[in-house]
Amino acid sequence: MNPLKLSNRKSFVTTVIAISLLITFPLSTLLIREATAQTTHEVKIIDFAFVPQSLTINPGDTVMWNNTNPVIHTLWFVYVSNGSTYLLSDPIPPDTTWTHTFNDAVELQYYDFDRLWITGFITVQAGVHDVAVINVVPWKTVVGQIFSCRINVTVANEGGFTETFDVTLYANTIVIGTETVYDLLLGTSTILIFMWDATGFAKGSYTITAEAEQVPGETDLDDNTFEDGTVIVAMPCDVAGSTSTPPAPPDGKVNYKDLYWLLKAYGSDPSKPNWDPNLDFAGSTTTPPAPPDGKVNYKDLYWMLTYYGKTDP
Ligand SMILES: [Ca+2]
Ligand SMILES: [Ca+2]
Ligand SMILES: [Ca+2]
Repeated sequence: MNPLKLSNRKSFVTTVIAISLLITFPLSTLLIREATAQTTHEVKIIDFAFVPQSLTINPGDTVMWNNTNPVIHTLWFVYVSNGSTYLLSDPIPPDTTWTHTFNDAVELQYYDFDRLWITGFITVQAGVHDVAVINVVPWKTVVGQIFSCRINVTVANEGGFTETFDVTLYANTIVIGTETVYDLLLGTSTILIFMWDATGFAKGSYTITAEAEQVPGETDLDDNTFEDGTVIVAMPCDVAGSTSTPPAPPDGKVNYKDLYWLLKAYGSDPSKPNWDPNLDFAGSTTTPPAPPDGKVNYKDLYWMLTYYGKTDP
C-alpha cells in the first residue's frame, strides 16, 4: 500500500468529492456498507441428540446450543486428533442456551458429559484469504474531456478473515485512482466511489478495470480483477451522433443532435425516467467544472451552449 502516496491523496480528494456528492444525491442508498457480523449457528439438544450432529464453521463463528430437553446438559469437547480436552461448557439447564465462539481452526468431537453416548462434531475449517472485485459500474458511457465520470466499484471479502487492501481503477492501463478498503469483514461487501476526471485523456474508447491487490496468503487471484465495458472520452458536450435510440456514438460535433439529448434529460435526476447521466456534465458553471451533481439543469445547459457549434479539432 506504500508506493501510491500521491494517488492515495488523490483518492482522498475523490472521497471528499464523493461525500459531498452524496449529500446532494438522492442515491445514498447506493453506498451499501454491509457490516454483518460473523455467523451464529444453532445446535438443538433435542430428544437426547445434537441436531445437527455435525457442523462445519469458519474461524470467528459462534455456535449456540439450545437445550430443549428436560435435563441439564454439560458439553465436553475433545480434539479428534488425540482425544485430549479442548473445552468444558457451563451446565446448560433446560430451556436455556450456551454459546461459544471458535477462533482457531480445529477438529472437535463433543459429548454430553453425563451421557457419553450423546455426541456431535464441530469442524472449524482453516480460513482462506480471498478478496474480490465483484462489480464495476461507470455512470456514463460518454464523458467530455473536461468533465468527470463517477464509477462505482463493489468489492467483497470472500475469505475467512477481516481484510484491509487497496483497490486501483484503470482506464485501459492508465491509473484513475486508488482507494483503500479498511477492515472489510468476512462475508461482506462494500461499494467504493471513484470520480474519473477525463481531463488530459485522449479521445477514444477506454476499458474500465478495477483491481484489488493480493492480500497476504491469498491464492485465488482470478476474482481480484473485474473489467467493465467501455467509456468513450469525447470532446466536451459531444454525447451522440444521432437523435435515434440508442444514440449513435459521438460524431465530433456539438450540434442539435446533442442538444436534443440534453433537452430530453433536462430537469432530471436519477429518480426520474428521463435521467441520462451522460448529460450531467458538471455540478458548476465554473472552470474547471465541478464533478457531476446528479442533476441535469441550467449548469449543464451552460456547458452545452459554451461548446455548441464546435467541431472536433
Ligand atoms: Ca481473490
Ligand atoms: Ca455530437
Ligand atoms: Ca449537472
